[in-house]
Amino acid sequence: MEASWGEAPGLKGWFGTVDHKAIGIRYLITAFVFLIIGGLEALIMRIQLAEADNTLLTPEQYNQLFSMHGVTMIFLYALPILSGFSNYLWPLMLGNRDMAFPRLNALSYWLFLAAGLFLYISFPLGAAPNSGWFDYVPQASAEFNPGPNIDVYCIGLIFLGISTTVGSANFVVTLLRMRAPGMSINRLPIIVWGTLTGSVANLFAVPAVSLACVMLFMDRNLGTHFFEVSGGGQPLLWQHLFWMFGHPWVYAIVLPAMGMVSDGLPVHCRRPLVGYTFVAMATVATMVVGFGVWVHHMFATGLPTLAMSFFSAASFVIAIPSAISVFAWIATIATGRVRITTPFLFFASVILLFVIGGVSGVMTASLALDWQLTDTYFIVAHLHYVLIGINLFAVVGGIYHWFPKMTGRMMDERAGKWVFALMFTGFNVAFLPMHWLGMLGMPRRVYTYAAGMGFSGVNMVITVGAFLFALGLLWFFIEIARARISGRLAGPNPWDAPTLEWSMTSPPPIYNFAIIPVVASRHPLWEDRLEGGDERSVFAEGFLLDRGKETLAVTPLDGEPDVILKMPGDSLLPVFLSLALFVTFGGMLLLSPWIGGLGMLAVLVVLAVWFRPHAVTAGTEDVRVYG
Ligand code: HEM
Ligand SMILES: [Cu+2]
Repeated sequence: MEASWGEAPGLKGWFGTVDHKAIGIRYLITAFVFLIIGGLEALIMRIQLAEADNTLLTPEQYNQLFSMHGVTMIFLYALPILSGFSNYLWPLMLGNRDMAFPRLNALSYWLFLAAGLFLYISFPLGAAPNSGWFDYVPQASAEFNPGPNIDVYCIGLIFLGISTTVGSANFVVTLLRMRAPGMSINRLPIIVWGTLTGSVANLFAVPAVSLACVMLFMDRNLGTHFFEVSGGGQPLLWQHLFWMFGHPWVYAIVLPAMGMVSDGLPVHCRRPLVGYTFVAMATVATMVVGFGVWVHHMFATGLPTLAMSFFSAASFVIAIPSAISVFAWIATIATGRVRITTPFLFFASVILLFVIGGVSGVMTASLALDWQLTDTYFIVAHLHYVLIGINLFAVVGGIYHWFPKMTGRMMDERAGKWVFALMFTGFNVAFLPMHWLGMLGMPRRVYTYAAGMGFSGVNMVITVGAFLFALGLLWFFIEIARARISGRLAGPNPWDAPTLEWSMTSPPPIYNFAIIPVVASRHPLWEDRLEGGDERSVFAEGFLLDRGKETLAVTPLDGEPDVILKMPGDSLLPVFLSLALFVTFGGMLLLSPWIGGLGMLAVLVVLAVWFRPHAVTAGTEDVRVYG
């Protein structure tokens, strides 16, 4: 097993690995690096805004900072970090040896890295995107924004969209086929529901923004008029296309994080999640309704009021499925035997922050209130409560929870509580007062404000809070490093958790499961102590599959054993394809047919090698069952 699943030695193994665990950890590290970069950008902005009439930054520098901060956090941190968790955890939780398409998995990582670098190379040159993360025209059109900044944005998002698309397709197929026998859909961990829902949504949503970016690039460079009034175009079309993508995307970056809470929190309450079926269904329902609310980002654009009221209503309705999760979590805590661990504190704080962010969201679903609050700091407060509250706090809790599995070592619990206290206090000191600033009328995306407008003292408090929060995060990263080197050994299941990933050593062997388990319930490791059902999951006997790099595929709905898959080994093709695309898109940015053509040629060559006909292995082979 070790021989067929282990990585090739040296550079080829490092660049070529297709192991979902290695890829997952790379996703996590890279996304955290982007979080740090985006965080530093935020702190610079907060220094500028701490007092009135500050001159640290020019308006143009401020524009680039908040745009890159938003782009970084939304696109390069918030989704990739969750892809990291899901990549790492899915096969372990589902009871299989890898994702459905391991090379595609590596490709989605390398494309993400390449697109992130692409977006960032422009930053030191002073040509970073500067029209906000949603890049509205006409501000983003060539007429008002002639530099390369917006072209970087357009191409960068198209580039990243390829990564998201292949990653999402991989998750969907993995869920349908790569499970242990018996892992029927009513036994899936909620994080799997979250990532599955997000992935399906992304497959529908990402094309809208990629298309919009192609159209804007053409408007800017090839003389088309999709968004230009003078040529018969429609600036609002950008907003529609962007938010048809953008709103589902914000759910894609919170639903898997909510799934982490739904799976992690009950472990520390020592009981199963209350209302599993409702929570799973609510996850899906949120996304379905989430495709029908995009116009709530456009209430102030003068669309017909009757049309807008439908979107307003849908935005109110979406509070219902979100509230289901909240009630399920509260009930789980109330009826459980709680252990106050660091992951518990982070997961439980998600509930409170989610309620605050959710309520401010429902408030702006009302047309009348939104007209007052849109483009003020109220919105900045709202979006950070949702994004930091549901995504970042769940992620930090998730690291505390799953770090022992990933590394075999525990993070320090005592320091963890201080990290939590610092982050929680800092966060609320920084972002709660923004609600008041917004109601006082301070607009978002302004690089300064005059003394005497009544904004001064509050802004100083906010900046202090932001630094406290950043300090907490810094401490968290130090704790990771410390635990990695000298943390207490964890053993297979330090939290006494019920799901499959805790059934093996920490860190898991490269092939995950020596024998593919047969799953009989939703909580395979708690079967002896939960009432009802005398079925038992089986770990010691089952499919062995040790003739080369093999694993099992099951039928989509019931999880019955179906076929044996031969899995691909390490491959450098994903890295090469990402490089070739980098050159292609670089050529596009420089409007150079030569560089672009060269890149295209390289893409074709790599694809030809990737899809070259393989020797077909012998048709049937007898399945060996162990036990
Ligand atoms: C240390 C923590 C953070 C601080 C101090 C911070 C601060 C800020 C500031 C000052 C702005 C610009 C406000 C304006 O001028 O309109 C901003 C915007 C924004 N932030 Fe953060 N932020 C932090 C973390 C995050 C995280 C973790 C996310 C997402 C996961 C995020 C997402 C955004 C978005 C989407 C915008 C809007 C950008 C735009 O207007 O285009 N932030 N933040
Ligand atoms: Cu929305």
